[in-house]
Amino acid sequence: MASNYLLAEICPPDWHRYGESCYFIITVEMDWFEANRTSAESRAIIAIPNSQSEENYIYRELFQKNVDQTQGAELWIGCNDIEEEGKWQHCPLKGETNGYENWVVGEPNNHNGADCMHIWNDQWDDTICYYSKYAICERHVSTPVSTTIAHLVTRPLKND
Ligand SMILES: [Ca+2]
Ligand SMILES: [Ca+2]
Repeated sequence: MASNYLLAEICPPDWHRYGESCYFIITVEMDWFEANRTSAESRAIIAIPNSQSEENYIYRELFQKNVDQTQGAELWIGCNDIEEEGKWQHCPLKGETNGYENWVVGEPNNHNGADCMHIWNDQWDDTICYYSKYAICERHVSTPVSTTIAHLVTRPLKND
């Protein structure tokens, strides 16, 4: 493939590599939408675990060891059913190829209109998107260098 940009085969400073992904820990709590926007500004998404091993890395290795060791510590995940109730987007759900699912028994329950997913106690739950929680950004290791933003920059919402 002809390319006019270089591919980064390593993760930028302050990012952590696992498999084919780079991860960045957002060390302040924010609502799901702001975490989503913050990730997007680094050409990333809110991290989504596609396997138990990746989930263990994201939640235990990166989040709990570096940010919050308390039991039941809560971490945003990129899955959501904001657009259509019950239709979870960007989740590696069972029934799909290479599906993976790790809901708490009885979840998701859409309690009070819960549309965003978080991990607590090593399992998934749907909760209110406007709550403040930590998040981790994820992007593929070969994200083009030319568009790399090595450090997260928070910008105000554009109203256009
Ligand atoms: Ca919901
Ligand atoms: Ca729930």
